[in-house]
Amino acid sequence: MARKRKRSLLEQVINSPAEKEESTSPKLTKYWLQRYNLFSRYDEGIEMDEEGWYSVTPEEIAVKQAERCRGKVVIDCFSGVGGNTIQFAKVCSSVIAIDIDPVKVEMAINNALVYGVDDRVDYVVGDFIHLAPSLKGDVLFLSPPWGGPMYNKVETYTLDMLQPKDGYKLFQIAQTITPNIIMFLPRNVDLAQLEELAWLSSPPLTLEIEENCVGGRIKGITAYFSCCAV
Ligand code: MGP
Ligand code: SAH
Repeated sequence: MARKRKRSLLEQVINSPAEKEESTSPKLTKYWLQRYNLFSRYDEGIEMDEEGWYSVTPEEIAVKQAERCRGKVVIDCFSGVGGNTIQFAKVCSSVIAIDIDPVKVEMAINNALVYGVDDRVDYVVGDFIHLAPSLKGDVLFLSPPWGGPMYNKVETYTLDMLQPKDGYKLFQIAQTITPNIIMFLPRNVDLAQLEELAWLSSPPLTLEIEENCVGGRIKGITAYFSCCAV
């Protein structure tokens, strides 16, 4: 009897979506092991794809970033599977979430449902670069692709390595919408280049740099430009 019960529990584990993800993609295991840091409600039906696993902002960091935007209209320009969007939806007056990949947007909608905030977000499948001239908001949040999980193989990550356009271009486009810009960037990013972005703006912007850690390990850098800086 005891043996039978043990076996069925094992089957349950093997057949769970999380375990399937781990077994199909060994290179994602390190992210799967951190799944509750990424989404505390992971077990309630969160959906991820490969890029989602290695790109999603850990929940603790997303909560902090969202808190800085409380009550504002936020545009999440590269929303992915929704790690940031969910937290913005909890505290912001409204959220526009844009991603070029329709599969990511489907997952983001599902994940917002898990957190009970799906009705507080306007989702757009599209290219942020093309949509920019039609966007209006108080704060622009940029967490673009960093070029994959190998981003940290260089000592210093320079802004020209960002995608789908280099960081200078992305910042320039963002500034046509609002001076209140938040960027989530690699932990090895060139801080002098960020300062340059702030000082070379007309008028110069204030800049606050935040190191974002989870469990004592640095995961990324958040740059708050303009009136988002305290
Ligand atoms: P990581 O360095 O790949 O993981 O990403 P980790 O666990 O710190 O690995 P370690 O072995 O170096 O300790 C750290 C965090 O950066 C991820 O949790 C994501 O939030 C973020 N991140 C990573 N990438 C590759 C991207 C990206 O391309 N875009 C965005 N917006 N965030 C990313
Ligand atoms: N902050 C997100 C992760 C973003 S990862 C989270 O917490 O879940 C970067 C995302 O940018 C990817 O989902 C990718 O599909 C999207 N992307 C890439 N190019 C884009 C573009 N031109 N316009 C909008 N989204 C884009």
